[in-house]
Parts: sequence; C-alpha cells; structure tokens
Amino acid sequence: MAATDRVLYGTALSVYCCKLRLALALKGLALPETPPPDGYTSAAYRRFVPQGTVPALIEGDFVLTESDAIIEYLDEIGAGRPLMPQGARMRARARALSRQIDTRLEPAARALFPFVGARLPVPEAARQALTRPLDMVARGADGGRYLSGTATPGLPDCGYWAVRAVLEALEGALGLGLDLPETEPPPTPESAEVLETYRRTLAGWVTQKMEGA
Ligand SMILES: N[C@@H](CCC(=O)N[C@@H](CS)C(=O)NCC(=O)O)C(=O)O
Repeated sequence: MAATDRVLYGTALSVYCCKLRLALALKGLALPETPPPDGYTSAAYRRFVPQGTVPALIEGDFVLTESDAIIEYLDEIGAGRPLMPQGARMRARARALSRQIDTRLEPAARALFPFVGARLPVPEAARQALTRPLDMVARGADGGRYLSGTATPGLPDCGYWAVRAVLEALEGALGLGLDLPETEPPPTPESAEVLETYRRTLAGWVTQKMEGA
C-alpha cells in the first residue's frame, strides 16, 4: 500500500500523537495527518474510530488505534526504517519500557495538568508519583545509547521524548524540581523538528492556561 493511502488522525497537543510523529520521522514516512472531525469525543469520529482516541491510523476499512500497535504494525509491513530491535528479548524489553512510559509515567504527568494555571500547590504525592517511572527510564538506557539498550532509537525513545517535553512544560509552569533523565535526543533534523514543534505547542498551552488563571 502506498503511504498516501494511509491517513492518520491526530491532534497537535496529544503526547501519543507526538510519539507517533517522532516514530514516523525516524522511519522516514510522511503520512497525511488530520484532526478528528468535531474532536475525538465526537460521534462523527467514533463512527469510524469507535475507540474515540488519537492517534488512529486508517487504511481503507482497516482502523488501528494505540500508538505502539501502529508503530509495530508499520514495522511489520516494512513501512520505513524499522524501529523495533532485532531479537525477541531486545524487542520484549523495548515493548516493556514503552508500556511503562505510557501506563505509568504519562498518567503521572497528566495528573498534574489541572494544576497548571490553577494557583494551587501540587501535592507532594503527585510529584512523588513521577519518581518511580522516571527511575525506570533512567535505568532503561542500560549501557546502550538509546532506551532499552539499543544503538539506534526505537519505540521507548519516541514515547519518552514526547512525555519528557510534557514534563519540561510542567516543570516550567509548576516548578516541580524534577530530575528528568537525560537520554540521547532525536537524531535526525526531521525528528528534532517534530519535537521542537511539540514543545512550542505545549508552551502555547501553558501560556493559555496561565493567562486564563
Ligand atoms: N494508549 C493510547 C492512548 C491514546 C490516548 O489516550 N490519547 C488521548 C489523547 S493524548 C485520547 O485520545 N484521549 C481521548 C479519550 O481517552 O477518550 C495510545 O498509545 O495511543
């Protein structure tokens, strides 16, 4: 299938869409991206994406949600440069760290959103909730240049770059004093540009929240 027959639904602010855009940039794939009609909670969007989440990949009547599943699917059909490492154990480690970032780190970061512009103190427990998942990321490099010990960037790197951008924005807004693990940055101009664009989007969101306070 030609890349042009695929459509991606996404929103500028979604951390999972940023993760997928980073993966696509590393893969060298340019897929058209469009916002869900009337937003992702709309009945119009749920008519063809019943999960009502972004990102979603559409290929004819094939509809796929979940950023990891989309990235692994594109890998398996040979679309662009592969992001999953060679070897079952290496792939399993990449998946495990990616799940930890998505299911532990990102929700702990998201829990802080209501405090931006709210002029309320962030409870210590909410700040502490980030410590363990950040520690897992710090240990995830495991001797390699990229997360889960690989020599080239993969699934967990894309997830962490995106969530780290969110955490940086939260740090600027809330002064959390977080110790964010340093990992290798996106290595190509295209992937660096995706992350920079996302940082600008987040900065605009923070400004809007602070001004609305
Ligand atoms: N695990 C999913 C998470 C996707 C997700 O929750 N996206 C948010 C936007 S960042 C969303 O669509 N939220 C709408 C909802 O959950 O109803 C993935 O990796 O794609």
